[in-house]
Amino acid sequence: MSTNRVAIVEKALDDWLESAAPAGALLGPDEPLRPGSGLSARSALELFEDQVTSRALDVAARELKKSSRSFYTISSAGHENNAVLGALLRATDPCFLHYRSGGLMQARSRKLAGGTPVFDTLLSLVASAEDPASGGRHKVWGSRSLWVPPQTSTIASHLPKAVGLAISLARARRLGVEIELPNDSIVCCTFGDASANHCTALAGFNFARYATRQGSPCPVLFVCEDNGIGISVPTPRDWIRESFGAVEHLRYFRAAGELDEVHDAVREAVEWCRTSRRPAFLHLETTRLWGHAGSDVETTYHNLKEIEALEARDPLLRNARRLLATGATTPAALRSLVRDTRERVNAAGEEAARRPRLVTRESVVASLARWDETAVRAEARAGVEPERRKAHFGTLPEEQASATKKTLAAHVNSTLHDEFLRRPEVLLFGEDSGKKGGVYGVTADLQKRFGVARAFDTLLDETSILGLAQGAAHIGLLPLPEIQYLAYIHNALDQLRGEACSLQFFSNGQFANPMVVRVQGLAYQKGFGGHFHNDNSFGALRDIPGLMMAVPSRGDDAARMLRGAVATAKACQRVVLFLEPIALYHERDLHEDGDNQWLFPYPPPQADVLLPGDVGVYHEEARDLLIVSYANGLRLSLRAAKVLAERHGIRARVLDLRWLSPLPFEAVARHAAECKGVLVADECRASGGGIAEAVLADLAERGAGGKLRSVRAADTYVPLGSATSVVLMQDSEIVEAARRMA
Ligand SMILES: Cc1ncc(C[n+]2csc(CCOP(=O)(O)OP(=O)(O)O)c2C)c(N)n1
Ligand SMILES: [Mg+2]
Repeated sequence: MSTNRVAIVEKALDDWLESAAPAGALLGPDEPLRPGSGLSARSALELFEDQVTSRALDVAARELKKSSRSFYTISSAGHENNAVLGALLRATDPCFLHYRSGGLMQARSRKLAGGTPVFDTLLSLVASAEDPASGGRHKVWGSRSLWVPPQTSTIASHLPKAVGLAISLARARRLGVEIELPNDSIVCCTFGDASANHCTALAGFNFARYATRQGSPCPVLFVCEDNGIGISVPTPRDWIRESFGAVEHLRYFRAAGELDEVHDAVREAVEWCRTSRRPAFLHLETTRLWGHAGSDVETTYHNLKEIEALEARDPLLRNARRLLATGATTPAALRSLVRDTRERVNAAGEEAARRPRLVTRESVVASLARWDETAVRAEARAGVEPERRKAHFGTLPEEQASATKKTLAAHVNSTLHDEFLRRPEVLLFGEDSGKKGGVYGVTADLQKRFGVARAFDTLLDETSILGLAQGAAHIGLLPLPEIQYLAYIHNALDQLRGEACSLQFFSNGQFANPMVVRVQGLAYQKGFGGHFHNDNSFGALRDIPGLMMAVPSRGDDAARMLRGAVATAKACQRVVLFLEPIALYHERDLHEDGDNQWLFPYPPPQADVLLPGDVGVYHEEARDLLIVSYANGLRLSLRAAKVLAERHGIRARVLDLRWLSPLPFEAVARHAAECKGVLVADECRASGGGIAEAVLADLAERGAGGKLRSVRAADTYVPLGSATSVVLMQDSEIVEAARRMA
């Protein structure tokens, strides 16, 4: 069997056009392809040109790959009827696209004059630094001016954020936050038939339906490009229609058949979604040509007859037939259109392959983690008029009689109120975060004081919560999503790792989803046990490129760090994770019951913020030992330092890292240089967080710090009841380790 199916499919179209007879009569450019259809001859021809262009790009990708000049061969071939969506959506309807939506991109590009969609696609295929979508970092469909945020290869991961954006359109308007999209925009996301089974896709559908059921406008158009297969695994016949054909709060449309029929069905779906402001599921029939990608040997799972049957369904062939049969154009005109398009694309491919690539490490990472400390500090000083604070708080939190006796939970709560006051674009949401004010009362009264549009409960799904945050952030809101427990962020980790934190990287900084994800976590909760409420492992978060991570240990720090986190999200458009140690929320004491030494005054909003590198230092005069710690471990280290000084004559300086990503290596090294040894008190599961490893490795490489040791929690899940104390790091262990070092 000939394996060059590309040439065979190309030839089939050429041969057919060569022998095709013209229609008896030609249509005028504005006449519909069939009576009653909304597709004019002119528009049909434009669509066909976009489809041929998309196909020629697929061929060029494979040709350039042969000489190692392009790096991506997943085609849109067979899916080109998605161009109809490109024509019928507006350039201001955000689109989150499947990798086979090439026809859609070509047609959408007509919406803006002066675009160069062919060359742009080729620059992306050859990974040129001039690629306007990703700056040469990945082959993506993306365009800032066309509102197409680039998507990752993780199938279905873009659905929750598409829903999040759709829901946020009306919310932004309600809050008076200005956005660049018109009021009646809709959000489109495309995906494959196999992807429709993914839990992330199902989360997206469910989230849209749930929002609709609750009465929230959710104008999202889900488009399933159904080619009947996922790589080599066939989707059961009719599975998509059976699964989505009759689902409440998700209106089903099917687009199949001739180009004009597809057009009219797509138009109906788009208009229904736009006018009803409700979610629609558009089932677009496609076929897949040439296997999953260039590297896929289709013959391992399809025989020749099956491959030929797929090729016989080539939409280009079918649309060409339709255009000629209806008299929309002539065979000669189509022949030259096909020939000219191929020549144009091939020439552009040769040129693109000569354009520069990314050649330095700095240029690759440039868009990953924007950091401008001056801008962040300036942003943090954005004041709120004292009268507004007075009106809101009555007595200001820093002036209340109990001002010096506030817990970490109270500080976070006051800080949230202050951030809501000074930033109208701030939203807070999560499971139980609204009316109840959170499981631990940290978000109390935000809903009551600022309204349900700004502080609200979500459905019980972390993927949807983070999807909502991303969608809201795409249009200029500043979300503070809450994850109820650290253990449960792992359910939705891809939304942070694969999606939110990668957006600036893959869009060359053109799109961003700034947010502060508040996560309640870590161990040591008294009387409330078990692993899932005391998870002390966050290595999966520290692993995320570009994610900033803060962990406060005391209330006043928490206020200044949370402000720093919000200002960072705002000024640098970053994703910041704010991990709140639950066991310290209501802790009042440091050394003895009733000493109230873990209560601190509320720093007013004009106080300096704490950013990465701003470490906390206790007993700075001490030089026998440096104990490096964070969160619960900081409090335990201070208790240990007291015992060491009083009973063992060892004077320990204690350093609070405060920010765990990036780690403050310089500050640690500075203090380590002044002490005889360094002990890292790391409450995280021994091999789970990497704090002790990272700090000690850095000191070892610098040859700094004298003796280096660590105390860590056991490498295990956290058990229930009194057994927790045998696995979690205790202050007695810190004392013991310090004594051994001395
Ligand atoms: C979450 C995830 N799992 C697995 C893959 C590997 N993968 C890439 S495409 C694909 C099949 C997708 O099929 P379908 O959704 O039908 O899209 P099609 O390629 O047919 O257009 C798989 C399994 C992936 N990209 N993402
Ligand atoms: Mg498929």
